[in-house]
Amino acid sequence: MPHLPQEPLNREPDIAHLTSTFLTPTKAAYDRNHGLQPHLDASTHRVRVDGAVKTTLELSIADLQNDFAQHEVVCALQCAGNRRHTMRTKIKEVQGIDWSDAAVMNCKWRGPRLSDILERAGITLTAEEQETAHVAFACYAAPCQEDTWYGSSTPLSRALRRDADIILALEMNDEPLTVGHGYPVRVVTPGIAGARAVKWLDRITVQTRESDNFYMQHDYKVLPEDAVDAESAKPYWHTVPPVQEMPVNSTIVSPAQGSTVERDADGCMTIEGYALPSGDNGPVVKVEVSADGGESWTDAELLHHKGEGKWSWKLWRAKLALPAGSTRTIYSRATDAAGNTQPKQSQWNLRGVCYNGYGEAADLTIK
Ligand SMILES: Nc1nc2c(c(=O)[nH]1)N[C@H]1C(S)=C(S)[C@@H](COP(=O)(O)O)O[C@H]1N2
Ligand SMILES: [Mo]
Repeated sequence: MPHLPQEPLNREPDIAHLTSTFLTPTKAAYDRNHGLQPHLDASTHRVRVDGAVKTTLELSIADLQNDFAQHEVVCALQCAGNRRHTMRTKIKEVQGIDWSDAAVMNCKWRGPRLSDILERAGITLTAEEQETAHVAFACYAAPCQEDTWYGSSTPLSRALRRDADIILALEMNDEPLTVGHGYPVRVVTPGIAGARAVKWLDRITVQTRESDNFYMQHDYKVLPEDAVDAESAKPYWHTVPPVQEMPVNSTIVSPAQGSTVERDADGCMTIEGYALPSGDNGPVVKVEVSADGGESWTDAELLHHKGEGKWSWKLWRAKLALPAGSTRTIYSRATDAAGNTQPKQSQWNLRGVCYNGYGEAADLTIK
């Protein structure tokens, strides 16, 4: 008998391994679970579509596969807590799993579009109501640490947009989903925080308000800086919106922080990393690196890969000519198609989410 985990599985791959391929192999993808993973039977599983709809639907996996056009999307899917370690070490301690820079995956997903399913069900809300309505996603199959179920929601206006590419994924990297990543069906929300990408999906509800699940209302929010503990955070949970779109970002994978780098014969060193666009403002159009604290910047080469698109990450490589020395720091900075660019540091917040300050490799010895 395999050992069954008693604790939720939360795991981040080695970053150099993660960025060695454009498409993240399923085995190399990070795992984030707020509870134990349910093992569901695909032959009996149903996704119920209800709420403010003309027709309530009970869709089997076969229905999702056969009754709707299948759509493929390659996108970055990241935990909103990705790079939390940088926030807590560079600015101030935060609460949450100590994610480094690898709580992100760039995979190929396939399944029906959410917009097609909502169209089949038919929305009953008025145009005005639709402006502020949400589509809630839920998994009631397994309890979580902070709630009896897992749920999230995303604005209906976005869910109805075909070009938002939100899908109910049945496949990840050309294979049925694995149990860990949501078998038999999960939501994939390109450009939106991973927390909204509900795994083991069993219910979709069109409603006039946000999901009231704990992870939507009391977690994954960028609280203001004066929320410094549970008590001072209390008044803000009701006023600060849940994280949806993720900010533009980049990180340096190589050289690793604190490492010793041998320059090439021409006196240059190579710097590599990944970059992510903000929300639906992809792709990343520029990555720059700086070895003088951000005074001057050198363009990195953006690498091209089959399957890339506005939602995917960009792997990049730069060459810098540098004198030998120690305690050197290199920064990276990405800009996306809408011109959003990374700040030197981003706002500290209690839960350590959405950190997108410059990518940084500090304490380098250059030989
Ligand atoms: N049902 C369910 N869905 C979930 C979660 C969860 O705990 N339960 N975690 C969410 C969070 S916070 C993230 S970041 C992503 C992680 O997806 P992964 O485990 O496939 O990496 O799934 C999301 N969907
Ligand atoms: Mo997450």
